[in-house]
Amino acid sequence: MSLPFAPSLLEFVALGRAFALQGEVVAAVPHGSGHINDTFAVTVSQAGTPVRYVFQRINQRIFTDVPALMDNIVRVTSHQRTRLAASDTPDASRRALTVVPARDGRPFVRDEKGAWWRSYLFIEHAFTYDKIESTDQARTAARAFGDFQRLLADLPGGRLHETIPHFHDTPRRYANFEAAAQADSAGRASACADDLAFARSRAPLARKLADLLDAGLVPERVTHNDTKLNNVMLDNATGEGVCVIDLDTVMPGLSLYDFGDMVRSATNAAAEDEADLARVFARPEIFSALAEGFLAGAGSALNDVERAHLVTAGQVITYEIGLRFLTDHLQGDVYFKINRTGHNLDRARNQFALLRSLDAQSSTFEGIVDSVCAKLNRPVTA
Ligand code: ADP
Ligand code: GN1
Ligand code: MG
Repeated sequence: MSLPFAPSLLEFVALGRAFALQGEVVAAVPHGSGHINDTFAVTVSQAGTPVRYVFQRINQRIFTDVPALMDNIVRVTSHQRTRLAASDTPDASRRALTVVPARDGRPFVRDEKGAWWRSYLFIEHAFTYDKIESTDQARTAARAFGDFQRLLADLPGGRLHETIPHFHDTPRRYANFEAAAQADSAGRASACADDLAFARSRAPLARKLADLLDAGLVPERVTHNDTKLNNVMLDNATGEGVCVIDLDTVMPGLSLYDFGDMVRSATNAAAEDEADLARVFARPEIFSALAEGFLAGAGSALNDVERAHLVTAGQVITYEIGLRFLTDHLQGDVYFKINRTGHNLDRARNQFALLRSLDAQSSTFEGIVDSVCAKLNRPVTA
């Protein structure tokens, strides 16, 4: 999908009036590099002082039940706030997203075109990184996701809504890929025959986490499910993982999905859409830092089987997202935002190259898990 048009300033002014914020919208610019929603940094003049908010147009083709989605987000962020207050953590409004309600009290606004909007306080003095540059960044970001998962273990109020059912059902993602290849609706399959062949050659990988779940060896938890490293904000001054964002997919899932997606998004020495595959490589030192950070945050809650499948998780989720990019390419780019023709194919090839690199280093990475667990005094047993 290519970017839909940005609203005019007048439309942002009207939206600003619909949200319960004080002051007038004076500027709005597109912000960030997410693949799903349309995000804007909106400046509001509060008695002459510029204050920024995030306005997000929610992708309603993907999120078909916005009230349910926002109900999840309000529950999760309220729980975070309660916990931050209980531990007297300073700077709490930068450590959890704050939903700005509409004037009618609902956590979203529907504009006259039927689009769904939400607003958050803008987290200032922090940044998201599309490509992780250092082990410190990887460790602190993974720690933030680990802490987030641990904190959600006692979320009150029952099961969260499944905002995207079967989100990390890798066997189903594989079946969707096969169906797209057979249908070949955009006429692109023959030009990427080698990529289809690679995807098919790795089909058994799709079952690896699903089998653990089916066998009852790993529990369902409340997980983030989109732990791409640009979904955590790092403090500009200290580098600390200050706030986990992009809560659209927080729902029941496996801990291993979250660790796997960190491995996929952070170990890559190249950007997710780098077309020069010689630059795509899974960095062991980043993997080590991720394992340290995540186990320090969520580790005490994980069971032995989860700890023993951290390397597998990276392979499975890298494969899964590669399949999703390839499927979207075959279907004519209907899901992920693209900036150029062939963008999703470049992304798929990149993920498959990363998978090859993860495969080639799997015993090194298993050794890293062993030593991180030994350092943290946590057992690893298969
Ligand atoms: P998408 O689902 O499209 O990925 P995100 O919720 O991740 O949307 O937002 C896209 C980007 O906008 C993020 O990567 C981050 O850089 C920025 N962003 C999102 N929420 C905030 C916030 N509350 N404060 C500051 N920046 C934000
Ligand atoms: C999307 O929303 P964003 O850009 O953080 C996608 C993830 C993919 C990721 C690949 C809801 O994440 O599942 O892993 O792109 N989110 C959704 O970069 O599909
Ligand atoms: Mg995002």
